[in-house]
Amino acid sequence: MTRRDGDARTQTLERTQTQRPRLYRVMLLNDDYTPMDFVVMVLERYFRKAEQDAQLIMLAVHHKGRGVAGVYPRDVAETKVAQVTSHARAEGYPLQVVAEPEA
Ligand code: NFA
Repeated sequence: MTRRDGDARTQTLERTQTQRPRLYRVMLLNDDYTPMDFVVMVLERYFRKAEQDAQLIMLAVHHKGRGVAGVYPRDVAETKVAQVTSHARAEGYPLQVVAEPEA
């Protein structure tokens, strides 16, 4: 513990390691109407997946109901949710995208 100023009520604890930011999973949820090709395109464009990975993730969501598109710090995750939701609505698709904290 080191006092860095003259304020007797304030203490600064020094730590050697920086805290890593909490990470959020961006999840895609299945629905009956969004075309498979659109979901694959989303995974490639917004989540930088290779086409084969994008196909596998899309099919996993289609069969299991939900799946992880990517894992990011909160601001990045929330931006991707907003961008993908906006793109899907502009095309008239109901695709649901949500961010949830890891662990
Ligand atoms: N279930 C959709 C269909 O059969 C495809 C889909 C996959 C939608 C993954 C949303 C997420 N057209």
